[in-house]
Amino acid sequence: MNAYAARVIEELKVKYAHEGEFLQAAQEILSSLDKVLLLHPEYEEYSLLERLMEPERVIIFRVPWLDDSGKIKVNTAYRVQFNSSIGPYKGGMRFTKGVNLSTLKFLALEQTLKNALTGFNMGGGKGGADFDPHGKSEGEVMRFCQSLITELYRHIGPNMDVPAGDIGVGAREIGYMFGQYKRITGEFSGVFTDKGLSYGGCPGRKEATGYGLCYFLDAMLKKNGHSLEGKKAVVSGSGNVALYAAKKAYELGALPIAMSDSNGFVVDDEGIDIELMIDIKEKRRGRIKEYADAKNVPYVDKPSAIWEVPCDIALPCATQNELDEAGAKALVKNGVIAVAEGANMPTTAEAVKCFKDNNILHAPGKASNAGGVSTSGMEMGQNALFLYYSAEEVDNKLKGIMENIFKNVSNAAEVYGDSSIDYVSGANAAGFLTVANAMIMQGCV
Ligand code: NDP
Ligand code: 2IT
Repeated sequence: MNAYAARVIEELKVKYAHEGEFLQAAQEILSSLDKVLLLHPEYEEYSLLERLMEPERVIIFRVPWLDDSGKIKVNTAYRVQFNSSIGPYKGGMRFTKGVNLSTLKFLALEQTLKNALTGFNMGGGKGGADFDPHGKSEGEVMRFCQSLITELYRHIGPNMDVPAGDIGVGAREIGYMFGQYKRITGEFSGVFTDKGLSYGGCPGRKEATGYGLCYFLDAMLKKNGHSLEGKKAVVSGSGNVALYAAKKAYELGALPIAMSDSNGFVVDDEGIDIELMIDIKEKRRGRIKEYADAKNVPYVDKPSAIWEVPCDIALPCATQNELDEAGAKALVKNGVIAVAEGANMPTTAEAVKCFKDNNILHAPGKASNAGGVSTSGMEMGQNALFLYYSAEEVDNKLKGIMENIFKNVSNAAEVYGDSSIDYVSGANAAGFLTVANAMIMQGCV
């Protein structure tokens, strides 16, 4: 690793020794920048890496709320405003067990480079709380969201910080948070994206991350002499990203045969019945086992074993570090051609190395899942201009954006990567250069 980057990662390891996920993301990014830093020795004079790796601001606060029995519950919430050099902070809110500062710092760092790849003027941010919506009533979810916004409202705004959805935060939670923000501030503005279509949402935003992932994958396969036609795909997760990745994979000719949730996975050799899966997991908030029961297909109560299902294409779309070295080795052994990340950092460092060593096409999440935030960029534009886009316009633009991101990442891989398919380094270098140049132009801030 470049000496400057090595010094910075060593300092981060000492200072944030307990933040494993943040250090993992930082290490991957810094180790991708050897050629960039060789060409730009001036970055060290500007202390650019030290500044980039430190969030501009972190807000941590308590969220007290009343459960249905009248008892006061308390959660911890965060908003990490990581980098605003190219636009207002932008990134999702995550509600799930175990959310902590390390998770949200890694996500906000990834988001900073991802947003730079989209071409929109969006900085990087992420937030969330250690609140698990599973098993909570509608009233409990609403009271939690309202209490969270009663503090967070003063730190966000359409030109300041624009949250959206992520794990555990979908249309329902965005609606409650937007409603409370509007009530407190008296302003109807584009302060959130992922909003409902009747109050400023963008048609196609719900589908955009999964669809965008497949557009990126399709471009990557074509560039390397393959196509999606007839390919068997394994998709982890069955949430917002996974469901629409599976749906678009079908439309582009592939056959998704397995999906998971946090309890287990199902295999359906005839192809997952995606409308049934959407009905169970999105509309009814059910469990994936209900799919296995309804279709009489195998169910395995170990989600991480999904990577042992033989396939041509793997789409990790659930959560960070869900695909480890054992999973990567199983995929390689079974002849996988491509791995495209719908989730953020779903692949451990050892698994990334395994794919690289075996010349597997590997699309890193900060590039391949950028379709969601790109469509959020369209939603912000729509709200600012009081415009309306049709679903068709959005999908066409999304496809163009994803193809363009692939082209830029692929070009950057040629220049800065270890090989022409080193898309991990390509994405890191391309995103970093955009942010770095903006930071230098804006002086010591
Ligand atoms: P959702 O909450 O809609 O879905 C998450 C899914 O992952 C659920 O099906 C959940 O299961 C499952 N899951 C969670 N942990 C595991 C696990 N260990 N093994 C298997 N499945 C698991 O979240 P999203 O679909 O929005 O987000 C998924 C990923 O995509 C995250 O990494 C997120 O950061 C990323 N992402 C999201 C974007 C968006 O626009 N929403 C944009 C770009 C990236 P269960 O049903 O049991 O909870
Ligand atoms: O990880 C992500 O890119 C998201 N959760 C979407 C962020 C957004 O602001 O649309």
